[in-house]
Amino acid sequence: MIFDEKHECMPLDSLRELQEKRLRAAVKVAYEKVAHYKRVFDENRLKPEDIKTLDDLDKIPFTYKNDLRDNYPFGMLAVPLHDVAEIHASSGTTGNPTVVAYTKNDIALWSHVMARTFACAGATPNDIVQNAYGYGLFTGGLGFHYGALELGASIVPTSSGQTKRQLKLIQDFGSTVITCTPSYSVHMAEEAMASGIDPRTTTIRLGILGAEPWSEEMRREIEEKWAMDAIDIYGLSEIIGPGVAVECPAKNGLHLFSDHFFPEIINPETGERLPDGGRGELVLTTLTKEALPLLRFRVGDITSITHEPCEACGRTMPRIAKIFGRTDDMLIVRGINVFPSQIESVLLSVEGAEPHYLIVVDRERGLDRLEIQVEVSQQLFTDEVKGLETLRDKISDEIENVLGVKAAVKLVEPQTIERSMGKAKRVIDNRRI
Ligand code: DLL
Repeated sequence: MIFDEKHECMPLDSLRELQEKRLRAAVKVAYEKVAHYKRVFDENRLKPEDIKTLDDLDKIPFTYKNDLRDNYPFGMLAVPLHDVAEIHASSGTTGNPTVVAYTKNDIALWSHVMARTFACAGATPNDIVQNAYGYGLFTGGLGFHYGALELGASIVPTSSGQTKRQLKLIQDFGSTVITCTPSYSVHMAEEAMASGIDPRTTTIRLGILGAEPWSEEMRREIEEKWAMDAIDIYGLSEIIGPGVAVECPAKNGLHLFSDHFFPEIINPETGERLPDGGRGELVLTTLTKEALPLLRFRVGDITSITHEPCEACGRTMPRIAKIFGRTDDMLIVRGINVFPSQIESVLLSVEGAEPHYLIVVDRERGLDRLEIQVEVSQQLFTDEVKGLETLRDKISDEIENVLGVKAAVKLVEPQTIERSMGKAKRVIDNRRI
C-alpha cells in the first residue's frame, strides 16, 4: 500500500521542482525568523535570494547539534512559543539533550510521514499495532502513535517495558504489528520462550524496528525468532522524529521522504558532497517544518544514497543504505577503525553466540585492549568446557579476520548482560583519549 502515491511516486523532475520551491521558502523563513541563521548568512555574505536551486545548497554552512545546544532551549525556533503545540527533548545517542518543537502543522506533517512509513513497511488500516517504543520525551512513542492514527490502524500504546504484559496483550488482543527497538524485540522473544510462549505462533506478522543500528544478521535472527517481517525505520528528533526513512518489504534501502527532508551525503572530513553510492555522513535540510527549520543539519550517521526509483514498490523517494555507524561511535582500536555493527555481524554469524553483547575498550600500559563479552545459549553453557573454548576461539579468529584487530572474547552466562527497554548500550570505552 502506498499512502501518498502522488508524492511518494512523483516523477523525478517534478519532485526536484517541488523541492526547490520549498527550499526557497524554507531558507527565507529561517533567515527572517531565526537569529542564528541570520547571523550565519550575514557572516558569509549570503542572502536568502542566493539560494535558488538545489545546486545552491552547498553555499549554506552546515548546522550542528551544538548549534541547538548553544541556543538552548528555544533560540532556534522560527515561531513564537504560543504557536508551539508540542515540545520534545532528544536524548540523542551521545551528549546533552537538544530541544525540538512542533507547531500543529508540524504534528500533522509528522503524522503524515509516519502514516507513509507504516504503509511503506507493509502495515494496513486493518492492523493492530502494539507500540512498544517509549512514550514521553523520546520521539519514538508519540511519533508511531500519530502515524498509526493517521493510517487508520488500531493502536495499543503499551510504551516500552513490562515485557510480560506486552506478551499477554499480544496474545489477548491479537496484535499484528510490533513497533520497538530491534534489541527489545529480541528480548521480548526470549522472555516469551522462557515463559513457554513460542513467539512464532503469535499473531505478530510485522515488526517496524529502529532507533538504533542493527545488522542484517540481527534482522535474520529477529525474523526467525518471531516468524515476522522485520523492517528498518530511521529518523531523528531534530528533523521530525521517526518518519524520515523506512524500508519497503523489498528491504533494499530505506526510502527517504525527500519532498519534506532533503538529503545529501558528504565526506565528513571535507564537507564535500558525494555522488550516489558513496559512503559518508547524512546531512538533512527540512523543507516544510515550521517550528524548527534546519538547514544542512549534520546528522552524524553514516550511510550512502541512491536516487534510482525502487523497482519493487515504484516509489521515487531516494533510498539510503542501512545506517552503517556514526561519525562519532567509530572506535579506533590500535589505530584500526571498528564499528560496533561489524562486531555484531561477526557474532551473529557464529553459531551459539546470542545477540547480547558488550564491547569494552581499555587502555593498558599504552596499548588498547578490546574485550567482547558475549552471551551464549543455555545449551552451550551447560555443555562441556571444550565446547565453550572452541566457540571463544572461533569468535576471536573471526573478529581478527574481519576487522584486523585482536579481541579478547569472554563468554558469559545467558541473561547476564543488561537488557534495555530502549536503545541498547553496546560499548563501554574506558580509555581517556
Ligand atoms: O531514535 C527516532 C526513531 C524512533 C527512529 C523510533 C526509529 C524508531 P533520536 O532519539 O533523536 O530519534 O535518535 C536519533 O538514532 O541519528 C541514529 O544515530 C539513531 N537511529 C535512529 N534510527 C536508526 C536506525 C530516534 N534505523 C539517532 N538505524 C539517529 C540506525 C538509527 N540508527
